[in-house]
This record gives sequence, C-alpha cells and structure tokens, in this order.
Amino acid sequence: MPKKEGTIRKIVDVLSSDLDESQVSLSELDKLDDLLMRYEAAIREVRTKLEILNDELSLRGYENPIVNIFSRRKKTVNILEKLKRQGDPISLESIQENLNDVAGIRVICSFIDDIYDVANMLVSQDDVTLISVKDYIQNPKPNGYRSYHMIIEVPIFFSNEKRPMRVEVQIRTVAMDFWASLEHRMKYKQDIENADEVIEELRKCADTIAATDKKMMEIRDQITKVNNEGSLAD
Ligand code: 0O2
Repeated sequence: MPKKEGTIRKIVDVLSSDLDESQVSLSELDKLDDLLMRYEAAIREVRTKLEILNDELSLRGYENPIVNIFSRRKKTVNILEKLKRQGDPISLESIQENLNDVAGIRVICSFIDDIYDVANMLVSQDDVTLISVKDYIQNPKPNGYRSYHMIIEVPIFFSNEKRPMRVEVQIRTVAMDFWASLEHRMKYKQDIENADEVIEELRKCADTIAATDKKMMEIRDQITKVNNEGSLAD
C-alpha cells in the first residue's frame, strides 16, 4: 500500500464513525504534511535557542544548566485521537487552535533553580511569546508530578510567510524526569496488582525526590561558596 494511503487508513480507523475514507482527500493530507513540517521547524528553532543558551553559559564559567534536551512531534494518529477525545473539530485549523502540544520539547536540568533560569532566559527573547505557564514544581499534581510547563509561540520564516508556531516546553530536573517516566507507564497499564499501593509509593517517592533536589542545591551552594572563598584566598 502506498505510504499516503496507509496514513489515510490509520486516520479513518481512528476517526471511525465520524468520517468515511472518501472524506479524507489526498490534497487535505498534503496540507497536513505541510503543517506538521512547520511544527518540526518550530521544534528545531526552540531547540537551537536552548542549545545556544547552554553553550553561552558554559563559556561564561557557569555549570551547564541543561543536561539534555528531548523533542518530539506528536504522531498524526495521536493528534487526531486527541481532537476527537476533546470533542474538537477535525481540521487543520482545529489542530492549531486546540492543540498546544503537537510540538513538544523536554529540557532536563541538574538543579531546580536552573529550571527557572532557563525558562526566564528563553521567554525573555524578544521573538518568543509566552502563552501560558503551569508550574507543577510550586504546585505539584496530587500524584506527585513535578515539572515546569510553558506554551510558547515562536515565529518561523517560510518561503512566503512568517508564521507563529506553538511549542510545549516541559522543564524538569533529572530526578523529576526519572520519576515521571516511571509514573507515565501507569497510563498504559490497566492490570497492575495493588494499583492503589503503587500510586501511593510513587507519591512518596516524588516527595523524597523533591526533598533531595532541594538538598542537592544546598550542597552545591556550599561547595561553590568554599571554592569561591578558596580562590579568593589564593
Ligand atoms: P504524553 O503521553 O506524555 O504526551 P493538554 O496538554 O492540554 O492535553 P493538560 O493536562 O492540561 O493537557 O496539560 P499538562 O498538565 O501541561 O500536561 C501535558 C503533559 O505533561 C502530558 O502530556 C505529560 O507529558 C506531562 N504530564 C502531565 N501530568 C503528568 C503526570 O501526572 N505524570 C506524567 N508522567 N506526566 C504528566 P500527555 O499528552 O498527557 O501525555
């Protein structure tokens, strides 16, 4: 089966009763490809901004605040599934209006204060527009989830236009990320034995991790202070 027909088949499977195959035209799919390419361009743009900030800070003698950057463009089937789940129209306009996470970037930092530094440095760039913030570090979710989320918009220059594109940026520490990746598995497992106990254990681990993240900053500050005093005395 040619690639595009296979994609149409998947779309129709996801949308099932809402749409029949004849309603998804190849020309509409071409436009979807074009939109998805624009989200991928936005990911590259924001990734580059973050990499430049990290490189610059390390040259200025700071520890690299960013340990790792992951990015992903949401799969077509998941985009359509989410629109359907939210009860939104299935159209190109609807994707742009109703979904903020088609382009997603996850930034992993060593320390909690790096998270806020990186977020502030990014949104203070004059071509970055901050759309919304969810601070799950100050306000953790009941399950213990901690992370700093921003929806931003960046202008992307194409052959015939400049278009603002939305990107979801999640920023968290290495430890918060470790926790979230294990907890995320719960979403896809329905048959866990003693699920309530596992949820409670995870919540306790999240608290322990939060306390450890805080302690690590204090230890870093003590080490930095000793090093600075040492270098002044030399
Ligand atoms: P996936 O599979 O990671 O893509 P919205 O983004 O509008 O759908 P919401 O819930 O208002 O909805 O956004 P929010 O709270 O900013 O969360 C968006 C993403 O953050 C999620 O995307 C997850 O990646 C992550 N996240 C939020 N809460 C949790 C949590 O409790 N545990 C874990 N492990 N991750 C979380 P998706 O699309 O839900 O999931």
